Amino acid sequence: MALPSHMLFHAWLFITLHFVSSSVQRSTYLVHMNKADMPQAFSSHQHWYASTLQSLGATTTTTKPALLYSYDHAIHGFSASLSPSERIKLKELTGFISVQPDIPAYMETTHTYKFLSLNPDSGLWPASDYGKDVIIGVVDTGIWPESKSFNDDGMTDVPMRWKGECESGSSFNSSMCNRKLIGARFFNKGLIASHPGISINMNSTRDTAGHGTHTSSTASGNYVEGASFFGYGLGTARGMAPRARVAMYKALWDNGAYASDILAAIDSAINDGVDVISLSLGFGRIPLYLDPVAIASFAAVEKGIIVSVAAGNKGPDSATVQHGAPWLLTVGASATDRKFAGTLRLGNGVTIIGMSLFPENAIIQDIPLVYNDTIYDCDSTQKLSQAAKDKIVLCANTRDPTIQIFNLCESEAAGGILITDVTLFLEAGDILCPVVVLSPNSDEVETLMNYLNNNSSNHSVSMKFQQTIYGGRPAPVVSTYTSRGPSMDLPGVLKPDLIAPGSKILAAWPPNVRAAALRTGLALSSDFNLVTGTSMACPHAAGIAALLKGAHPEWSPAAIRSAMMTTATTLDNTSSYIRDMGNNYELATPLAMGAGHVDPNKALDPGLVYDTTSMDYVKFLCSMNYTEEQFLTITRSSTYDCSSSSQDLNYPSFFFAINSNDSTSSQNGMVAREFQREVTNVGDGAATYKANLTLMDGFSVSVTPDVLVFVEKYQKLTFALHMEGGLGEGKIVSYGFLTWVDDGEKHIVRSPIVATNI
Ligand SMILES: *[C@@H]1O[C@H](CO)[C@@H](O)[C@H](O)[C@H]1NC(C)=O
Ligand SMILES: *[C@@H]1O[C@H](CO)[C@@H](O)[C@H](O)[C@H]1NC(C)=O
Ligand SMILES: *[C@@H]1O[C@H](CO)[C@@H](O)[C@H](O)[C@H]1NC(C)=O
Ligand SMILES: *[C@@H]1O[C@H](CO)[C@@H](O)[C@H](O)[C@H]1NC(C)=O
Ligand SMILES: *[C@@H]1O[C@H](CO)[C@@H](O)[C@H](O)[C@H]1NC(C)=O
Ligand SMILES: *[C@@H]1O[C@H](CO)[C@@H](O)[C@H](O)[C@H]1NC(C)=O
Ligand SMILES: *[C@@H]1O[C@H](CO)[C@@H](O)[C@H](O)[C@H]1NC(C)=O
Ligand SMILES: *[C@@H]1O[C@H](CO)[C@@H](O)[C@H](O)[C@H]1NC(C)=O
Ligand SMILES: *[C@@H]1O[C@H](CO)[C@@H](O)[C@H](O)[C@H]1NC(C)=O
Ligand SMILES: CC(=O)N[C@H]1CO[C@H](CO)[C@@H](O)[C@@H]1O
Repeated sequence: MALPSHMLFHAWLFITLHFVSSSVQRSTYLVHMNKADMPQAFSSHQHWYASTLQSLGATTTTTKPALLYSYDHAIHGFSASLSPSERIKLKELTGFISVQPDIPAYMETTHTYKFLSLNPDSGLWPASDYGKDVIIGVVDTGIWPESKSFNDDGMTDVPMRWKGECESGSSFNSSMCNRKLIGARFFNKGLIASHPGISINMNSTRDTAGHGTHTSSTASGNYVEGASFFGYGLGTARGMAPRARVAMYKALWDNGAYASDILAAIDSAINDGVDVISLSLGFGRIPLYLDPVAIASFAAVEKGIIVSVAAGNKGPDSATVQHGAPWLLTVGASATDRKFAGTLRLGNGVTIIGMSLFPENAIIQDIPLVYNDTIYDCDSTQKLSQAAKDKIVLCANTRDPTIQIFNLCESEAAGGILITDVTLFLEAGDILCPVVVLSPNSDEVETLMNYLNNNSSNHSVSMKFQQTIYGGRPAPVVSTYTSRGPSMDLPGVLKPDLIAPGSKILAAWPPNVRAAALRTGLALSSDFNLVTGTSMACPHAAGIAALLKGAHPEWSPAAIRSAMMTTATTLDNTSSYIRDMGNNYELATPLAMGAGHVDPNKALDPGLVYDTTSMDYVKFLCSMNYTEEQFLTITRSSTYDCSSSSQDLNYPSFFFAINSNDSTSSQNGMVAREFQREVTNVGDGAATYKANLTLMDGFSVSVTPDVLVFVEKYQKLTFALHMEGGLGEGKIVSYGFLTWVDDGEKHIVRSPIVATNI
């Protein structure tokens, strides 16, 4: 399915599918089983599941229930195509825990490494050997193996421990993997079971959408010189971890994506031996015990695999973030300082710079410029053709800019100047014909209007495209579309965890998938494309996590996440707090940016980490009042129990969810909460840290003790953070930061604190 390339990948729409009727109405289910209950007669879990399924089908004469996948790592259980009566009978089976319907999933560089200050001379790149032996598993739309980003120049031999495979399939030969792309598998049984008779146009790991090629090269693409999107962003492309290995698990297809296939993909990735999993996909907001990503990732994290996920593209509304599970690294998106520009030279010789992404080097020299009140809003193709045939026309921001561009491109006008402050368009809009975009009330617009108003006739303009400007300010900013907290699946944990670059990210692209289009409808091809979304932020964080894993192989997934969070920056390049494009450039709250913008070199040496074990997650789950069945669905194992429970997870952020309706917890609107935390000294040796708290509206906050004296490396010390106060009327977010600072400010360990009634 062709999506306009710069559109957000926020919804994968599956509207062209038809259900094929069959005699027995079957649907796909995910069945969670307790492996400890497997009767000894069975040699393997596959054998047990297959036999279990056979026993269900005994009464059906025509068709038998079909096994799609047996899972052993992501979950314990299987997926199968079952009739209603078979599903009911499941409950009587030995070892049965729970069943859930299969559900659809949605999808959500040359420059970003510099913006993130990664460099060959010092910091995380050299310290991690560029992620040399770290393996990143990406579950996505597949990969374009011929892309230069996946060449293996300069790569050493594949680590011996790797158990993955490079499966052959349509237009994909197992010899296409190499020392960079070390695994390629594909999963579509669930898709086919849900849509019998569907035709799979590329039955292999080959990417026909572009999304997977883009995300995997963002995480770990090799060096490619001269990469650009039609001249924009020209430079040497590389992923965050240019020497890490990538394994692609294709489970998102042109005609849909299902949990059963995604679980099979994660199951394989865990078994194959990946170190990091990058998931630029989601199921929307669903309860934790039904979310296949949350469930499968619990198993991955238990095995020391860090899982990076996209926060979602449902912003700027609050409470839209997906993936609230506390064992995930949940990543929101930022826009960086790189601007793709078009230049206007006015008839009076004055030059002004605006934004553009028009993919052609169009020659527009001294063309008449039309400024006419009746067509100023560019709402009619016909009027535009009449008044501005072969001319450049000025459109102001009274309309949806996407529609204005569409009208312009359809008309006989030669091009346009668009004045708009619609931030989503600025971050993700397509520019199909010669258009330069200016911001309202900017100096550029003032210059233009002076020219138009002072010189009453014969206005003209020249336009130049394909320019790239660095150092835009302020940067970074929180993207408009990035989903915001609080998380509805799991109140009590602040999400997203952090933000990373997501807007107009340049990365590899399949040459036969449209990268851009001209107004004539002509599709343009490119080996690199600029794409926007939290789907692009997620692999940035995955790549950085891979570098940290390379530099600190002994760190747990929670320690790696903690290092990334507590060193994230909260300031932009104007030394102000980071601002929020989705909220009128007001200061961004931690509900939008989590702990802040990822800063890889600082994460290499965080000083202290908030570590968390699987047992801690279990204790936290125990406090959630889930049923036994829901609890077992997530933990898979009866070795965990709820003999102790704690709502207080050792997380690197503090989130106080206040229910204003709950009169028992508040007196005169006053509430209090105490958080217990434990920090591990991962600095070089003895160190003394002092607590530094910012003021928080409506709350007094204190930390005891407020000095932590470590005598040696890996020592753990605990502290309590106490907060007391009230929010007052309305929907309010009050926030501040706790910062542990060591002698000489060598380490700054910052955690956001949020109290809200949203
Ligand atoms: C795969 O590629 C190798 C080397 O190019 C070739 O010898 C082999 O025949 C190919 N296999 C298939 C199934 O196309
Ligand atoms: C896709 O390929 C797999 C493995 O080569 C094969 O088992 C399956 O039948 C194929 N599916 C379709 C729909 O062609
Ligand atoms: C402005 O556009 C209208 C509608 O196309 C046209 O009738 C009118 O002559 C134009 N005015 C100028 C000053 O060009
Ligand atoms: C108007 O045009 C004249 C020359 O045609 C130029 O000298 C003058 O600067 C222009 N005024 C503005 C405000 O652009
Ligand atoms: C003409 O240009 C000058 C500056 O060059 C500006 O101050 C003035 O407002 C302009 N006049 C009109 C009518 O726009
Ligand atoms: C405007 O341009 C036209 C064609 O170039 C020319 O004939 C006309 O004299 C110009 N008018 C003014 C006021 O400069
Ligand atoms: C779980 O139930 C206990 C006892 O009813 C209650 O105090 C607690 O707030 C509940 N926890 C959650 C997360 O709902
Ligand atoms: C508080 O009560 C209002 C009105 O009954 C309800 O709409 C809202 O959802 C409640 N809020 C919470 C957080 O329970
Ligand atoms: C400590 O807090 C004060 C006041 O909030 C602030 O001015 C100062 O910069 C902080 N120091 C550090 C190292 O964060
Ligand atoms: C990310 C980035 O561009 N940071 C720069 C922002 O500007 C400050 C000072 O203006 C620089 O120090 C940063 O390097």
